[in-house]
Amino acid sequence: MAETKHPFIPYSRDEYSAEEMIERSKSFYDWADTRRSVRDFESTPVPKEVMENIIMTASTAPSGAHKQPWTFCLISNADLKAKLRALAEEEEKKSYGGRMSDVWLKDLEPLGTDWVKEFIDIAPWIVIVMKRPYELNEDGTKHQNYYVNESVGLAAGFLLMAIHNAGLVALTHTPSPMNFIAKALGRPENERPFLLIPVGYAAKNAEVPDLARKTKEQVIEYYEE
Ligand code: IYR
Repeated sequence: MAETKHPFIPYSRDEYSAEEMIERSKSFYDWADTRRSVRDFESTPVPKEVMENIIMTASTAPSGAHKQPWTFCLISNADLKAKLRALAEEEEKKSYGGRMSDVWLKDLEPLGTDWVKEFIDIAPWIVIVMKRPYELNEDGTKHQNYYVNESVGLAAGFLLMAIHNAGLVALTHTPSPMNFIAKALGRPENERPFLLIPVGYAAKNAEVPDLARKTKEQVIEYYEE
């Protein structure tokens, strides 16, 4: 390896036999396959420590040049949630009322979405995932980050799995345009909203669309010996 100025430390981890790997990967897949996006939440509180652990799991994601170009705004304040809901619905009303194409609206029909976003009020926590295209140096100059969408997308994926692991549910919501969020939260100029994710317990009467996931044949292209 090329000589490096940075210290490296040994890394090792548990390894498994082929049989164990097959068993572990299959049971993890079966468990992951039980995750669903849920729109109906209980308002029951979830301990802050759970949310902190979930967010710190997200923050273990790999990132371009290890810049970790993310911030997670963790919101339980009822007034702020009400404000975010009102602002999101204002935009969504425009989107569903003509800003989205007919084809797009037709594609959304099976999901049963509309402009009403009561989950923003009801869910005990709203996580706003912010991306940071650049860092601000103390002298006000900018230091760019790399592969920001890829990095923050990976962190959001880790976040969703950590939520699933805690027995909670979430929805990846993308109100559009999202600039109102940064303004409402008073975020610095180097942060942009990436996703709005309500987190909580699934409502007792929660329902999800009866969707099928793509099969192995549909998602894997093999290039083997
Ligand atoms: N942002 C809107 C519309 C929407 C778009 C897609 I693509 C979805 O998968 C779901 C919804 C909304 O949140 O309702």
